Amino acid sequence: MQTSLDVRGMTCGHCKMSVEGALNELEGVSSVEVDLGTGKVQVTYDESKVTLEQLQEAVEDQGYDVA
Ligand code: 9UX
Repeated sequence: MQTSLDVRGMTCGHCKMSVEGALNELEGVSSVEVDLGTGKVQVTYDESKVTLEQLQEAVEDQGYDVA
């Protein structure tokens, strides 16, 4: 399963690392790609191990809004 999250408020490389790190820590996430220019975060995950809601929460816990 692949999804694209629309994340608000990421502007620098540390933001990118925080979001990537938080998502990669979740079991079932196999790939994360953050585009700082657009705020789009492409996540590939196993939906039997992790839900879309958990992905969104992980990003929000880092302090960013998910549209
Ligand atoms: Mo960089 Mo991101 O100083 O919230 S960590 S903008």
